[in-house]
Amino acid sequence: MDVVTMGETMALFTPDQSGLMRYAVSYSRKIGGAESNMAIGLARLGHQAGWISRVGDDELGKAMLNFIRGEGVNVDNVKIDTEAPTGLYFKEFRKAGDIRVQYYRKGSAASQMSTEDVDENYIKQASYLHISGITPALSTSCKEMLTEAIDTAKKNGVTVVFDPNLRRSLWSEEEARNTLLDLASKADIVLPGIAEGEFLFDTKDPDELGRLFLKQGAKEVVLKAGDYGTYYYGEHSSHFVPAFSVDTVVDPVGAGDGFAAGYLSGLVDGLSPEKAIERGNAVGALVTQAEGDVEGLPEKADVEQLVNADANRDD
Ligand code: KDG
Repeated sequence: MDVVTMGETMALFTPDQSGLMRYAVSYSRKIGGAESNMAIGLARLGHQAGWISRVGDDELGKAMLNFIRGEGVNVDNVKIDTEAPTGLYFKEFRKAGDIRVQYYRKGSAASQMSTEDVDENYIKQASYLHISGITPALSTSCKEMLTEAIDTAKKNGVTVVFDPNLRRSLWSEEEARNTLLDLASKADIVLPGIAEGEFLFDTKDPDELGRLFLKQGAKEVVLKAGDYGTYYYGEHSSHFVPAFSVDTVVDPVGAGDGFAAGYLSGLVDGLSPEKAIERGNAVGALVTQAEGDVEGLPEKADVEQLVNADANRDD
């Protein structure tokens, strides 16, 4: 296994009409969850990814499990919870570029995850453990699970990769800040966006953020600046890798997970941090071109096509 990840996936309802959700009458049912989006991204790029989670013993849970398994992600460590339902989330397209989300996930099956879901034998076969800051916001038992998973990874020489994925609606600012800072200090690689860095350290300056995350304990900081590009700060070097320009953004949700998949794919393939970031930038850009959190995740040939087209572009 190249990468193991853990977290909640929800049934995603996307309205067939734009405008306020109260007027939406028909929806397309898809799926979305930061960690499984990333795992599906890795599988599309030809890697072996495993996803640890819980789904409800209901039709939506079974549909999600079938979908993720069908994408080639290992779901051996996904439990079916007979007492709690699969979580839901709705998108609302208010106007071009203004997408809002509404969760119905309190008490969901995935929020019941606990240290019982940490299987040392499963985690230790991976090179990387990917976690996100959404999971500790779901419940105390989920937060405990992440701590145990990190300890298990470290004990077994598995590199811990942390994407803060700040979701303000899930918890208080204070709890979010303390918990995300704690997780960032324990991770080997952190993947924050500039806004998340600002939330944690009260500065938008990339170099300052890079320095602060490194000082806190990370060995590598990959700082995402959206359609501008991505900064890299290691213990001995730093770089900036510009973003790819794409046509109109159709749906930006999931672009960060696509970036993580592309970046980890590069690391698994032994690329330099700069080249891995270039792959991450390409995957993130392609995700924004399709509606849905996972529908735009590319295969390797699509990534290569974008990278080569950009290299041959006349500016
Ligand atoms: O990064 C995309 C995720 O935000 C989306 O898939 C849903 O996991 C999700 C969440 O908690 O917001």
